[in-house]
Amino acid sequence: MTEPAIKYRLLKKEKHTGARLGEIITPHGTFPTPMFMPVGTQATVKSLAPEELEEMGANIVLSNTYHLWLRPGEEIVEQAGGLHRFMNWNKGILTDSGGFQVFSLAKIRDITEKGVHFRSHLSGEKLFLSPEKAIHIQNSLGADIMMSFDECPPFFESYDYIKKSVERTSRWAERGLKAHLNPERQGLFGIVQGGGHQDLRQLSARQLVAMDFPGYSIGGLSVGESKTEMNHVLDFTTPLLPENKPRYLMGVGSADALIDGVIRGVDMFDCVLPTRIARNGTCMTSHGRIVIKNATYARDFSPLDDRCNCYTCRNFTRAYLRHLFKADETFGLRLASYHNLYFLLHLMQNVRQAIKDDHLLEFREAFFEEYGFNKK
Ligand code: PRF
Ligand code: ZN
Repeated sequence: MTEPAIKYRLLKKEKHTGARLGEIITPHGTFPTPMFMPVGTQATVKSLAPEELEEMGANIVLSNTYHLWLRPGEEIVEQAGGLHRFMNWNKGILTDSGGFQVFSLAKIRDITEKGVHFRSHLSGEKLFLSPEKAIHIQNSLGADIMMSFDECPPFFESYDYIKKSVERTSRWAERGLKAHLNPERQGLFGIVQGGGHQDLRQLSARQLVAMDFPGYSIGGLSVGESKTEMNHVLDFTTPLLPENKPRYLMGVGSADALIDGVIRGVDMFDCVLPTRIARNGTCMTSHGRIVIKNATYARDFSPLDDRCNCYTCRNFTRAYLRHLFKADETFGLRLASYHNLYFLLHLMQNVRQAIKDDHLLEFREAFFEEYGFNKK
């Protein structure tokens, strides 16, 4: 047996919650968890240079099999020497399998046991993606962490459908594991599905845990259900997963959901939210979100967030940012993207400190109070 590419070291459990302090060990470095991973769908975190991501403390970025397969094509990325070289990012990369993106972006789809038939959202061309193909594309891209090909059904699908889907997702996971060519260079995670049903999450987790993946993702959440429902599902799902493997909650990136996920034992998160809202001028601050185009900020010469030490907040004012957005200057969305990502990375740093101090619940209370969540 060769060494697996991805390992997890549990360093400490918080005294009063399910939170864990740990490290994820990858071929491109060892990184502290809980962590947030910026999203670079098209082999770029929109508008930011790798140097800037590194400077703000990002350790792993997420990219997408579906998008890179369609454009430029995984063989071009492979020829470039893999995704790390192609995008000049020498720390961790995680690729999603394409399953979720096919379901959310592509047109006309036919889901069969073999895989999914659909039309490209770019060219309209007929395509087919299977568990094996999703793994082989990810092998060509060469990310440190890859995802199994799964189905993410709508949260409120029928029980019977979700049960069939969970069972198929397990068979797809098994096929992916068999197709995976280099487990010593790339770690493949299994994805737990099961909607809002405890017994289906149990079934999914039990089948995937038996396959002994180096890490487990929790899929099928943040797809339209309430925060209360998501937290409830996490309450019964994370205890089903092995303690010595990392847990990754897919597609979650609001500040409150990160804290509530960590409390329930989640180690990794990703989301387009911080960069997406930044591009339309919404900025996360320690006092809540602000829409920088608003007239209130026209003569506001204070930084975006008085508690933030990022490049944007150290050098520019709200009035200047508002001006850039009003004038459609691209520098504005770069500055806002930098700040929002820094904000979440810094939040996770504070969360890790609170776990060390066994003060996570007090930290949550203070953060929610200041952010304005308690008022709603
Ligand atoms: N599966 C995969 N990717 C995902 C999800 C999922 O369920 C989600 C759900 N929020 C985001 N990204 N493969
Ligand atoms: Zn800032």
